[in-house]
Amino acid sequence: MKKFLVIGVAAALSLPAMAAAQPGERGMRADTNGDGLIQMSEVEAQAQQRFARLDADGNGAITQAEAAEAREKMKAMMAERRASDEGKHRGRRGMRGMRGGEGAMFERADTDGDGQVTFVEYNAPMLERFAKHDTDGDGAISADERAAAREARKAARGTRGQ
Ligand SMILES: [Ca+2]
Ligand SMILES: [Ca+2]
Ligand SMILES: [Ca+2]
Repeated sequence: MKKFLVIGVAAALSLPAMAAAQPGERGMRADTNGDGLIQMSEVEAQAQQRFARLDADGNGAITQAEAAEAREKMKAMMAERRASDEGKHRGRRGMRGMRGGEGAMFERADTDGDGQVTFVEYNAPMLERFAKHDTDGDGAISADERAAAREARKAARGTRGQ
């Protein structure tokens, strides 16, 4: 269980483009009121928290410097995790994902290209992901919808990994 919490923190420091590149439970573990459904408001609240962590000076936009700083922090965390046995497997996969996405990650999130990522830009991929999970479009992701997404992901991973 602890392992998953650590992964959650690392994912929290990543930019949305990266999160979108590897859609997963992490971003969707947002059922804060415990009703078994993940509401848009829950997802957004968590995104806001993550955004605030990235936005070091709190001016409502993530600059490239702030993103770089977050990346450094994440790298340190990855290294730490690699040092521990149980983090080995996932940690390596995380690094591989990062190598491909560095720099491009920020640019992809910065959709209007002004060199800063606002919350709207940050949140856009999450909304997209939410819509994708919420297959019946009722504004909440149920356990069934989550399971379906998990299955789809498993299938995708199976073909990719061979
Ligand atoms: Ca800022
Ligand atoms: Ca921007
Ligand atoms: Ca739904």
